[in-house]
Amino acid sequence: MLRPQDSATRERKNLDGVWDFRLDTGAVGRDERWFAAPLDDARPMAVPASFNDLVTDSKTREFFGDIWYQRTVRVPRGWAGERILVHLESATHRATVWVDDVEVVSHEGGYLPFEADVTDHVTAGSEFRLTVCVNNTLSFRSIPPGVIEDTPAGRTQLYWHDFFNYAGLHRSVWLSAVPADRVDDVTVVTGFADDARTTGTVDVTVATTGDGGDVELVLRDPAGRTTAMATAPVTAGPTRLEVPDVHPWGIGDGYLYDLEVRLLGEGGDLLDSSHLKVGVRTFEVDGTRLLLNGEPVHLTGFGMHEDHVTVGKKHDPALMIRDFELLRWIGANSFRTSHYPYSEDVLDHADAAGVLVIDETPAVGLNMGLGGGIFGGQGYTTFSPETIGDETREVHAQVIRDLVARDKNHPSVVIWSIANEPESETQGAEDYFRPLFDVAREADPTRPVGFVNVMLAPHGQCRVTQFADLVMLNRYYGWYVHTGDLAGAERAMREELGLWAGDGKPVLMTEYGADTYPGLHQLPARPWSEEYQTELLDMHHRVFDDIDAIVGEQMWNFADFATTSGIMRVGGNKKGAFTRDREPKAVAHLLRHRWTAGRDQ
Ligand code: BDP
Repeated sequence: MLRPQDSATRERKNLDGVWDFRLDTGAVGRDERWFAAPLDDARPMAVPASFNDLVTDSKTREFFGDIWYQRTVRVPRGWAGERILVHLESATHRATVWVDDVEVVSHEGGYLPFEADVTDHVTAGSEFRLTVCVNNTLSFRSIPPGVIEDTPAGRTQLYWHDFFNYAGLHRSVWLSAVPADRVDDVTVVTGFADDARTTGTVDVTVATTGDGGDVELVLRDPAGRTTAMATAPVTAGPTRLEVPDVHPWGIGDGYLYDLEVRLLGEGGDLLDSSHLKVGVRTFEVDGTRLLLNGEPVHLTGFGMHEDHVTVGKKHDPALMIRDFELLRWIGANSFRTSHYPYSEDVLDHADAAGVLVIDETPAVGLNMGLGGGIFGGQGYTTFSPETIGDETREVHAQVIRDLVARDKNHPSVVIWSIANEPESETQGAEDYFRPLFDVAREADPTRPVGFVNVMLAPHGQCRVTQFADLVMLNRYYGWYVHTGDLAGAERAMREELGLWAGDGKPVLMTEYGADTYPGLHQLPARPWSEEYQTELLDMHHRVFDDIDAIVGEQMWNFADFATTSGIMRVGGNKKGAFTRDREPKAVAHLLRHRWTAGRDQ
C-alpha cells in the first residue's frame, strides 16, 4: 500500500472537515444498519480529532463502544476509468467502513493506515455516503490491551497504560485515484559502496498490482538533478542505484533525494509514477555502540506523546512544527514514538529535520504488575490463555508487520521497539516475546529490534532482553523509588546500570524523570518542584556520563500529557520538560545547556 499522493498518474482528495457523529450508546447501530441512511440524531464532529475533549459531558468523553462518523463525498468527475480508493490514516482502535450500503473494509489497530478499493461502488461526478464505525474498546485481544469491568457504577473500561484512551479519526481521510496497473509497494535499503562513503547505494524492490512491465527508477537531488537511474523488469528483484558523491543523511542534516518509481507498459508507455523521499544512511549496533554512517552516536531527546489540549491525539501540522522547533531549541537529536506509531507526517518531518526515531508499536500495558491505582484494575495474570495469550500475540505480530510496512523507508526510523514495559521477568513473557522478535526481523532484517524494559524486571531477572539487539531501560530512581532521596537513588542506579553495561549491548535510557508541577518552586528541592526535577536529571546525567555503554538519554516526557483519572496524577502526567501547552519548565534549560553544548545556538 502506498500513501495517497499527487503525481503524474495519481490524484487525491482530502476528506477532513466536520462530519456527522453519533455514539452508539445502545450498541444497536450495526443491527439497525445506521450506515444505510443519513445518521439520525447526529451531532457535528471534527475530523481529524479525538472526540473526547471537544465535548462537555463526561458520558461522551469516557464513552467506549461503537462511534459512528458519516459524511457525503463527491467523486471528482475527472476520475472515470481510474481505480478509486478510500484511505484512512488511523481509526482508534478499529473500524468498519461502508460506501452507501456496502461494507468495504474492516481494520484492527488504532494507529496505522488502511484502505479499500471502492471503484465498483462509486461513480465519477456523483456523491456517495461514507460511513465509518469506529470502536475504541480495549480487550485482552487488542493491542494495547484493556478490560471491561462491571462495577456498581456501571461498566467501566480499564487499561494498564498511562495515557488517556483518546479515540476517533485522529488523522486525515482521503479519497484517491490510482491507475489499475500500478506500483503497490516500494522497499528501499540504503548503504555505501566504499569505506570513504563517497558513493551511496539505494537498493529498490518494487511490487506492482499487475504482472510484467518494466520499472524505471529515477533518483533526483533536492535541486531536481538526476543523480542515478536504472530500468529493470518488474520481476527482477532489487535494483541497485549507485549515487556518486552522495550526500549522506545525518543528524540535523536531513538530506533527502526524491525517488521516482515509474511503471512502464509494453510499448514503454507510462502506467504509473509515484514518489518517495530517500535518505542514504546506515545504522547498526556494533558491540556497545550505535553507529550512524559508521560513526558512534549518542541519542538525546525524549519519549513523546501525540497529545494536545482540546484536540487530543489529532495530528495537526501547526502543533507538530512547534514540537519540532522545541526539539531543535533544546538540542534533541531523537525521540521515541511512545507508545504507538505516530502520524506518518511526523516521520516525514523527522526525515527532513535529521532526527532519529525509535518507532514503537502500541503494545503498552502488557503488565498487570504495574498499576497500584495509577492505571486501573489489578488481580489479573498478564500472560495466560484467558488474558494475553496466543490470539493477542497474533494481533501484536500483525501490528509489527503493519508498522514495518508503513515506516520501513523512513531514514529517521533507526530502531523498532516492539513493546513498552511489558512483564518480562516470567516464563510466560519469554514464550510470548520470542516469536515476536522473529516477526520483526523477518519484516525488516536491516534495523535493530528491541523493547523497553520496566524497573520491575531489573538486570538478572529480565528474560526478554536476551532477544533484543540493544537494551532500552525506563528507570525512575528518585521518583517511584528513593523518592526525594537523590543520594540513595544515585547509588542504586549506578549499581543497576553498571550490571546492564556489562552485557555487551548498547544501553539506551528511554525514560527517566519526575512529575513536576509547573510553577512550584522549593529550596531545598522536594518532589514535584521544578528544582527537584532539575536536580534529579542532573544526577542522572552524572551517572550516564560515567558509563560508556549508555548510548542515549531520552527523558520522560517531552511535555505534560493527559492520563486517566487517579490519585497519582494531578491533571495528567506532569513529567514534561515542557508544559502541555509547550512552554519550558526550568528543567528544559538544563537539558538545552547539556544537549546544545558546542553548538551554534
Ligand atoms: C512508565 C511508562 C510511561 C509512564 C511513566 C510514568 O512507560 O508510559 O507515563 O512510566 O509513570 O511506566 O510517568
